[in-house]
Amino acid sequence: MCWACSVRLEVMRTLHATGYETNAPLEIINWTNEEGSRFAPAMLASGVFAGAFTREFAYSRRDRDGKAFEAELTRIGYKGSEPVGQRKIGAMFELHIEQGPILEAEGKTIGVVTGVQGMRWYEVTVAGQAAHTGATPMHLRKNALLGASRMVEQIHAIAIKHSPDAVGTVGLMEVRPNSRNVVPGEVFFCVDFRHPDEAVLETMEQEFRAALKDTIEPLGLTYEEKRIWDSPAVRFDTEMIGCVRGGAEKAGYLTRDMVSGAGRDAAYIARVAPTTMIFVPCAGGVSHNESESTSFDECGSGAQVLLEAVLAYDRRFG
Ligand code: HGY
Repeated sequence: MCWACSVRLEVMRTLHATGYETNAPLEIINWTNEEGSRFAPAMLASGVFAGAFTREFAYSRRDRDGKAFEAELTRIGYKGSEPVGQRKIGAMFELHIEQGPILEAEGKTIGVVTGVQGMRWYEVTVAGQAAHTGATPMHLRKNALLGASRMVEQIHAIAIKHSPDAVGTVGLMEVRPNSRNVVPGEVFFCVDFRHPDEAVLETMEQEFRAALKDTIEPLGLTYEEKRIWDSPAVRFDTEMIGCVRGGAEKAGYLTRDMVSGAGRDAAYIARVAPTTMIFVPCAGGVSHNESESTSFDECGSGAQVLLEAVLAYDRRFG
C-alpha cells in the first residue's frame, strides 16, 4: 500500500474513533507525472485537471526516446476514461517532504508552505559540425559542445546575479555523436530557471536569450531555443495556511513559513480549489537522490498536522 493510502485509512479511522462526522468526502490523490523528468513539463496531470494544459497536449508529450505519454499510460493501464475535472475538489492539502535543507538546518518539524516559486524550463539545441578530432585544426572547428559549455557558465552566472532567491541549472545534456574522436556537431540541453518573483524571472529569461546569441554565434554555431514550460509563482489559501499553522501549534511542533522551491501539483490545483501544503524535513536536505530519506516520526508529524488541519478546515468550511 502506498504511504498516501495508509495515511487516508489512518485519518478515516481516527475520524470515526473521535466520533467526528463530516459530509465532506476525503480523497487521497496521487497525481501522475508530477516530476516532469521523463515527460516534460512537470505536474502534467494536475495541470490538465486545473486547465493549465489540454488533455491532448499532455497525451502528446514525448520522452527522449520518442515514446508518447498517451501510449505509455495505455501500456501501464493508467489511461483513465473519466472526463477530466468531473470530480470537484472542495480544498486540497498536499503533504510533502521539503526536498531542501531549511527545516533540518533550523531544527523545525513542519514547514507552513505559503506558496510555490515561479519556474521556467527551456530546451536548447546548439549546432556546429562533427569533424575528426585529429585532423581538424582548432581555428576551423565548429564545436557545439564548446558553445553549450559556455552557456552552462552563463546560466550559472545569471542565477548568481539574481541570488539568493534565483536558481538556474542545466541538468540534462546530450552530446552528439558523443564519440571520443569526433568534434561534437550538436548538443541538446535543458535549462531550469526559478525565482519567487515573476518580474525577476522575466529579466533572467531576457539575459539568457541575450547570452545565447552573444555566446553561440561568434563561435560559428547556430542554435534553436524554446521555452517549454512557464509555471508562474503561486500563493496558497490564507485560511488553509492558518489551519496548518494551528494544527502544528496544537501538536506542539516548531514551524517556519516557507515558499516551495520545487514545483508541486498544489501549484496548479490552487487555480481551481483552495489549496495549501505541509512540509516535513528530509535528511541533509537532499532530494532527487537515491539517498533521500525522511523518518517515520517526521512523516507521522506531517500526517498529524494534516489531520488537524483538515479537521479545522472542515469545521469552518465543510
Ligand atoms: O521539478 C520540480 O520542482 C518538481 O520536483 N517536479
